[in-house]
Amino acid sequence: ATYGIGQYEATYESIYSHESPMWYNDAKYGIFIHWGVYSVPGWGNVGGREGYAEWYWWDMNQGPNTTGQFYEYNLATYGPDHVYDDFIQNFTASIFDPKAWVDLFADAGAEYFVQVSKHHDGYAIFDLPENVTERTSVKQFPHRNLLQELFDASREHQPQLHTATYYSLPEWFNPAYAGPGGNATNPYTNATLPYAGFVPVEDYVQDIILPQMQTLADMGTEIMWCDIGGPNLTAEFASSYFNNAAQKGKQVSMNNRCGLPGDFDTPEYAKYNAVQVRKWESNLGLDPFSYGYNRATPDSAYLTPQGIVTSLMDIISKNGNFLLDVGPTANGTIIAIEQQNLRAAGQWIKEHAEAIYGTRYWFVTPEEGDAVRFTQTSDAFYITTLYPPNATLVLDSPVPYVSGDQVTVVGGNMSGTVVPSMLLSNGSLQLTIPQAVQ
Ligand code: FUL
Repeated sequence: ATYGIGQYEATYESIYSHESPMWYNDAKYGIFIHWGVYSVPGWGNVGGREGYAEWYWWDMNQGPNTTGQFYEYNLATYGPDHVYDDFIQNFTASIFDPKAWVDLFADAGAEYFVQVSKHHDGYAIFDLPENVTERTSVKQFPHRNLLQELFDASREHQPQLHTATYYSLPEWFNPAYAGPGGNATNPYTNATLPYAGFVPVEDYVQDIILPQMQTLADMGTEIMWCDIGGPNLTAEFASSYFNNAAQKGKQVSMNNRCGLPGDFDTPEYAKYNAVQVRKWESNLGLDPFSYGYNRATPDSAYLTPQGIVTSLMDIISKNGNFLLDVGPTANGTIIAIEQQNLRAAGQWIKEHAEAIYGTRYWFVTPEEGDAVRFTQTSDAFYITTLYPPNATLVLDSPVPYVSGDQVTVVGGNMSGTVVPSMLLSNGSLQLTIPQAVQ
């Protein structure tokens, strides 16, 4: 087989030599979107028992008295005869406004988004050839290519806003999928049938995964953000993906869940405590523990604007990107509290843009508790305080400061104001913070 003309071959070593693109390293902040049939029940319990709402199919089929009590919730809410695929007809997207979504992402200060194109339930929100699957939003309800609509709308914000897709390699309940987590391990398998849009194939990887990933590549996805790994032909896919992009003068990327190490690691609802030399990206939801919309979550539990910006500055100071998830509802609404918090954080992010976009990490992460984080460019070194600082701020961490360097405020109405600075005899940097920014 040929995989396009270019530098990359379908081998582990060749794909491993690829690195995360410059645009990605510069962008820092992306919006993750979990939107699919699971958004119809849109439920994941609450508090300590909260589970991922986008796992509704899996969890409701685990039977009584299992984690999160999805089985009981489903029975009580929808009755005994209601199977997961009955939700498809209520995935209406009736007020989905892709332009409003991408405007929101731009207002939030995000420079890319990662739309879930197909989750573990196997329902794809883009068009696929009939011999691959008919379990798509085009062949099934609401008969629209939702991903294409979002990609089209995002053109208005290009080149700042990059377009990417999450893609689950397994479809756990697809009879053709025989890998880890597949049907055979689920005692309630029969409850999950029928599997709307199932098309028999000979080889799950060759006949489903590969053409689906190829379709996403052809649609112009700039990150193949895979999930779960398992049986795959990722080296074959990636060589053609990377080579074709290079021929068009574009840079694309792949995460570490396609079955290969990929360009960056993806800790989930977690982040690292110190600088990682290998590129990484922390992903988590505005919801405290669900990516998909969870109607049980009270507004007060969502990540606040302050939580967003402190997470962002913490992560990027350690060579990470921040991928923050929204869970739209079945009709295509991004709920008010998510919009508000994203926009409020966006205001701060834009005011402090020079300390964020295009920066690189400094090799030291201050001790946890030292509420400052560092970023730098070739021209400047940035100190971000995670909380309003006291009148005197003493930095014990090594910073590239020599006597006579000028320190100024970035952002807000004090922007540009000089901050008196001096080295103490032990080498620590002391800053005298103007009252208006304390
Ligand atoms: C996980 C999935 O199982 C979750 O539902 C979510 O999509 C997360 C980003 O990746 O592996």
